[in-house]
Amino acid sequence: MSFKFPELPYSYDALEPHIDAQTMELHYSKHHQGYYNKFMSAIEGTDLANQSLEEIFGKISSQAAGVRNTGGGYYNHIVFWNSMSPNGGGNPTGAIADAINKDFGSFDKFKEEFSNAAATVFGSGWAWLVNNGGKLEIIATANQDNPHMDVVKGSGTPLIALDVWEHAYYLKYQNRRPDYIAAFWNVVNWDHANKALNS
Ligand code: MN3
Repeated sequence: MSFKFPELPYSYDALEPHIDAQTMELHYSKHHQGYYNKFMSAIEGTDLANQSLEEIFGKISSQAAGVRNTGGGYYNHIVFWNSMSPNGGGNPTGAIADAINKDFGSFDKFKEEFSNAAATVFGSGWAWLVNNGGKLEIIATANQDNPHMDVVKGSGTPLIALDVWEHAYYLKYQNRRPDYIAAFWNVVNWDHANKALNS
């Protein structure tokens, strides 16, 4: 089976004080690991086991809910860990900065739109910045859905993902999701966004 559970690209406390170590440890070692384990069980012995995630997500409407939820949870968190860095935050630079200015008018405008999309996801879900054929777009998804899935309105290559499930922030921010979203901008990984934009 070709699906690996990747290492976290930094230590649990690397994003302090914006994202706390206890949340990171539980989120990675319990939640993400759990999604991975259940996804492996869900596809074991099926023809999905030899397909790529993009192939699977592209026809997720015809798959069992368990595959959709656990496959999404497995993939989405990988994008999320890479969307943050201890050296992150600040203004975007390079190609992603130019693309944000082109498609949103300014970084401040983008930040406002993305933050609003993340804040208004009802219940559990995600906010995404995607490259849709050369145009940047913001997409919000419910539960563990993502922009690769055929059930999601909008599509594109994810550049940045923000997890707005309560497990991502409740220990430190309790019900204050907007404070967690504001903190995310201090660790957002523009280097990763630039790499994903050029891939
Ligand atoms: Mn999560």
